Amino acid sequence: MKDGTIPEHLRKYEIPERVAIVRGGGDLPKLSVRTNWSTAEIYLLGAHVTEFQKNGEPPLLFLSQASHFAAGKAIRGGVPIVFPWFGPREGRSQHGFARVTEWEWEGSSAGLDGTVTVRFGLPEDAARADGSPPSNVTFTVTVSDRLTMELAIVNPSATESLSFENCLHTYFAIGDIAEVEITGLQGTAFIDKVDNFARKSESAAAIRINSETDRVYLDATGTVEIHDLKNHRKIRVEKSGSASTVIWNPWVVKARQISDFREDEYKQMVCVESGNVAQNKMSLAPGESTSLRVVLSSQPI
Ligand code: TA6
Repeated sequence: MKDGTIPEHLRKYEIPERVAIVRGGGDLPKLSVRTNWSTAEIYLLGAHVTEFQKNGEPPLLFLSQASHFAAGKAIRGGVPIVFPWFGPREGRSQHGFARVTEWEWEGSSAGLDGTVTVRFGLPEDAARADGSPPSNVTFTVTVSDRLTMELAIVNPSATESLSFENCLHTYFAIGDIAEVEITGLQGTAFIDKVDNFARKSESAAAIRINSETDRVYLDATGTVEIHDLKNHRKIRVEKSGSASTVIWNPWVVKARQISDFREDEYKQMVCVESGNVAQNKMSLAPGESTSLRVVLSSQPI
């Protein structure tokens, strides 16, 4: 698929009026999904959801105007899948290889109510090429009036345990960062990456962002809500199989340093990420499995 052509064997997973495989940015293959309530787009590169939009609402996910769309490069925005490590790792790419690997599209289905589900698998040779231990990883996206994403990981080894971090590094589109409040984390311990990784406890019932923010909330299993006052919309992030929530906004200076991000785009996005990172890193016994499930929904306020 490197030359921009779409292999005919994938056409069997298309569903008329519901799911089509088309060429996206950089000619990369992406799925275009339509339901009675919404539209969504998912690139095979990274099994990366780049768009979810309910009819009559602004997009739920932020996607940078400066994003790369190229094999082996991460897409800036949407929902990057972070696996098997979160953050930098010496000599290797930040946030792991899953987001820069082309996933296999393994199937799709449409429910009687019009809900659409598409499923992807991370090719086994991606871990091998990276020198990482084997893992069976699938990603299932269900599109309706909400966006449901499930990252399932199985340790296929008969003898070795499998340790990893995972995260759905979701970029939300917001009206204006100055008019956003994030609730659901009060009383939770966090690592403040912009204050030398200091350990703190969240005191705010409603978090406001007015400077660079990069926080890993630990043992944070609850629902988080983003109150977007400018768009008159509340976004709900419900999850299971996740002990960490990460909040990130690069703000002014960092935004300028990110080559695939426009200088003023920090005002239009906030990342609220669900996963298992840092002290919440996971370890699966031989044959064991885990599932990280995130449900995104919105309602007017
Ligand atoms: O989740 C927050 C974070 O880890 C930040 O530290 C930040 O740099 C960001 O992700 C984006 O990482 P990326 O590799 O996509 O530029």
